[in-house]
Amino acid sequence: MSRIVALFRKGITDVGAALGRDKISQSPSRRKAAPTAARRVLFFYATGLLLPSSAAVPNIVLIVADDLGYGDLGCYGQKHFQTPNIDALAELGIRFTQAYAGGPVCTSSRSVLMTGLHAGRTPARDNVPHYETYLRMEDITVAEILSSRGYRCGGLGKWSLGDPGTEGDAKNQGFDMWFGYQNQDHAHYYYPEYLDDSSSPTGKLELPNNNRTRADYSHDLLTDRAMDFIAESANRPFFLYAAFTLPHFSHGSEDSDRLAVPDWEGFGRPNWSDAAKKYAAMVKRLDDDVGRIVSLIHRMGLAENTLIIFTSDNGPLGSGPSEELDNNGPLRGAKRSLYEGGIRVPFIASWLGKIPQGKDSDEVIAFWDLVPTFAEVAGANIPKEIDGISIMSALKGEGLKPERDYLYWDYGHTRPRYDQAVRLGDWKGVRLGQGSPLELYNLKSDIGEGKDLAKDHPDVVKRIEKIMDSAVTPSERYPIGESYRGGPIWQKTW
Ligand SMILES: [Ca+2]
Ligand SMILES: [Ca+2]
Repeated sequence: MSRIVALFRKGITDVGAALGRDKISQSPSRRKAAPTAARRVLFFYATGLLLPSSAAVPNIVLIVADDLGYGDLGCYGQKHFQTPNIDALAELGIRFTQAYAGGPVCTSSRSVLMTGLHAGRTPARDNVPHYETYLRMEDITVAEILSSRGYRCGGLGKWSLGDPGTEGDAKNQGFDMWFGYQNQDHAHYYYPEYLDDSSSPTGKLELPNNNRTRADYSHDLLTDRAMDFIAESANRPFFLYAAFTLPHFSHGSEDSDRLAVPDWEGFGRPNWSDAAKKYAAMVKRLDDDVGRIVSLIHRMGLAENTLIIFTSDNGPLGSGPSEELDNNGPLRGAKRSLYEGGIRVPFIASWLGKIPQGKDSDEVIAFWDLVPTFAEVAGANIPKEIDGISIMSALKGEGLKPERDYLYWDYGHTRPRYDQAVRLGDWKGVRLGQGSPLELYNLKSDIGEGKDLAKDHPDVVKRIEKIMDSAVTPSERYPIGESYRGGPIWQKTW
């Protein structure tokens, strides 16, 4: 048994510190005790009163950070701060260097993730218009597929695909439970007045103390609920979609530099800006909590029956602390951009005994591959009308089978400029605005997309332009060329 597995099994709350790797970060203060259900179930495991289910159907835990950049993790080259728990997860599994989000912002990326359809075909294609960013009943989500196989499906954090009571409500889209923020704009508040809680008769967990003081930091509540959900699901296959909101910026009314986090003073190095300290404190908090969740899975004896994936929904903000801390690593661009910095994301998978340990993969994978992959894991039929392919062979450290034709992204359907990008082998085409000339980069030799080779390869340019023209299914909800001028439909009431 590796040292890391031993530490996770012991329930060490900070694997990085135990390994002597966490030298510059202060540990943020927080409640040390596991939440109620997790504590109770761990007691039963410790006393031998409960044994892990030997059912062959594997569990799936998908942890998605919000706006965490390709350069934000130690195992992806981050030098300013450390992420020892997530790095330890990578050592227990496989680290992908060419994994892509569904889009450069929350809603499109999450819609792609849920439906297996790329951005040119997925139902919710942008963060605006706010009222059209909802899934409809007929849209098929990965949670619905897993539910049909008897999975208990729990979601928490930022949903973005439908407010409570709408067709897109997570409860109407295959989830047995959602805790957190169903509305995209609500998720910008880290000390909210309430969180959506489908297990409450009112649909809400009220947080009245946040009116007066910073009492309840939402991320901590989300983690506690994640722990409880896993503990309560021990005897039934489960799918946990932990869509954490860190390290996305918070609303300006909570914190002037939009990085509300409970502890940050004395964090990082003295010459850092306050914003950089706060950002690193957010990532530290996220890293600690990934460690707590992974540790719980190991302590319950579920690590050999649970596929754990950690990734991010799009690139980093790209300004402020993002520049100071080099959040996108060697990549060009950031969130909202279709250059690699907006869409290439960290992606780590671990499954003890099923996935090789400590391996890197340069297989090209994307968010729309997760529907068919999870369907395969659960023994469900893979839907035919989707764009993704199962990445099970890549998760096992082999090549992707079958090979895919191309990858497609776009952004700005209802904004002043509509951008498109296609990856074809090592080629990447980017078009910034309809009618603009295509830029062409060779990602193998030019990961930073610095040298436009379009003039030297007109044949490749033509092929990519053809894909850009044919990959999109027009949507009345997202008329290209018309700018949305409305505001958010969710409003703060306190
Ligand atoms: Ca995001
Ligand atoms: Ca549905």
